[in-house]
Amino acid sequence: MQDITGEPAVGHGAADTAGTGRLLESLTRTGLSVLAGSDPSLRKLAERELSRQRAQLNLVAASSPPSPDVLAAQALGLSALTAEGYPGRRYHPGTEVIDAVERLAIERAKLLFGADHANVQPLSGSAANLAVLFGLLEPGDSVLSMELSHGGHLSHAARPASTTKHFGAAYYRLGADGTLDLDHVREQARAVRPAVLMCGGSAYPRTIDFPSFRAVADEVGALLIGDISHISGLVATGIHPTPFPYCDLVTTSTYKQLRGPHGGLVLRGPGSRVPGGKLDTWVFPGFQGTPDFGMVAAKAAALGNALRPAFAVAMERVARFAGLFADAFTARGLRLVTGGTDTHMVLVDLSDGSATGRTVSRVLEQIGILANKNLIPNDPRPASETSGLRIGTNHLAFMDVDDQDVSRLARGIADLVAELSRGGGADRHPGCPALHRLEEHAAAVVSAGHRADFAEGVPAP
Ligand code: DSN
Repeated sequence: MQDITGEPAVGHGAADTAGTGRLLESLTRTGLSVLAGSDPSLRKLAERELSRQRAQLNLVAASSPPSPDVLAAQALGLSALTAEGYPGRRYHPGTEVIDAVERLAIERAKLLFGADHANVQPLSGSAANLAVLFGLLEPGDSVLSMELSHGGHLSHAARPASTTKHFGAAYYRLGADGTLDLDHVREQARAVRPAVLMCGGSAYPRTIDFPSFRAVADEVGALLIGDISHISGLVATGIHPTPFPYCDLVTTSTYKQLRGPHGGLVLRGPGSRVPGGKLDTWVFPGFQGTPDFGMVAAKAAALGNALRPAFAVAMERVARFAGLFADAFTARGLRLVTGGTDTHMVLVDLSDGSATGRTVSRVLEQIGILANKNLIPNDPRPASETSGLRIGTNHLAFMDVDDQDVSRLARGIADLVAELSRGGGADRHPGCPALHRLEEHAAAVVSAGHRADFAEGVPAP
């Protein structure tokens, strides 16, 4: 298969010519040595941050490890071009090559998601959502989306977002069991008559039922937007059902699960009621000016990686590992919002115990594990404390670890959470043996992630 440059659509992957770890190391060395001469203060900070990243185990569900080609694409200086507009229709000169880069990213995005139109310019997932909302909605129109504290996202016209100054915004909440209640969504839609219905969120661990959302949207005459930022890798590999042809537009950030740069995409699928050309005008000139072409190139790299079979294997690991976390927590008698997971994340419900999400997250960070505090539906605690802990497996899937390693890690974290919830003093006695064992195990998992020769971190199927 060839892509539009005449080259094979995707290469063999960095790991076939050299270990990913070695490539990352050489990129890092080069970057740091450039800074060493010119900006020692920044070099020192960059070095400290890279050491922190290497020393800590990242279980933040909204994050994935960038691959060397994504980092290289960002570092090459392609961002040095100012060029508004779209390939073949720019407002600045010197764009012949950059046009091809953008077309490459567009073609890969279309191929990966089965879309018939892709806009690769949004500077973030939030920018993608805002461009679409400001494009679609007229003043006075309303949008209906998932309540922020029930797992929605700020950029879905959540209460604190500026969008609510311009549009009506209403929200649906999760049912008593923590899952989406489509009857309630329908009731809200009938009451609000939104011009746009949004589905997808940032702390919802279950499958999004796109066909049912479309049925609700059709009943009230709304357009349907699906934000797949958290599950874009699972969607791309068929592990989560596709939003097409149900959603009129689909948005995603590129760093959460696609291993890409910070940035966003807007995708249009077959049967969409939104013309692709119109969508492009909502991004530029409607919402933002010149794109960041280093970011666009890095998106092309990430999308190319996601088209490789190794990525599908990794996404299977993402979902399987999340299931292992769910098993470990429920076996320990801890509650999960929705009772489990279909995706890359579990959301632990700490509302019954004495430890807050903030406490647990802080104790985990002290032993090198990053997992964020998160509101749960009907959370009795404020957002600064929360009763939830969100754990994601995107990073683990690219490390040289197996099911046993992950289960052991999950059991260790579950034991700690249980102890903290009971009011045990692990947070006040950092030398306690359970904490120490977990710290050692997390460090071993982290060092597996940095072995020089792991092949994209994914063992052969
Ligand atoms: N939406 C935030 C999250 O899910 O953590 C990050 O962008």
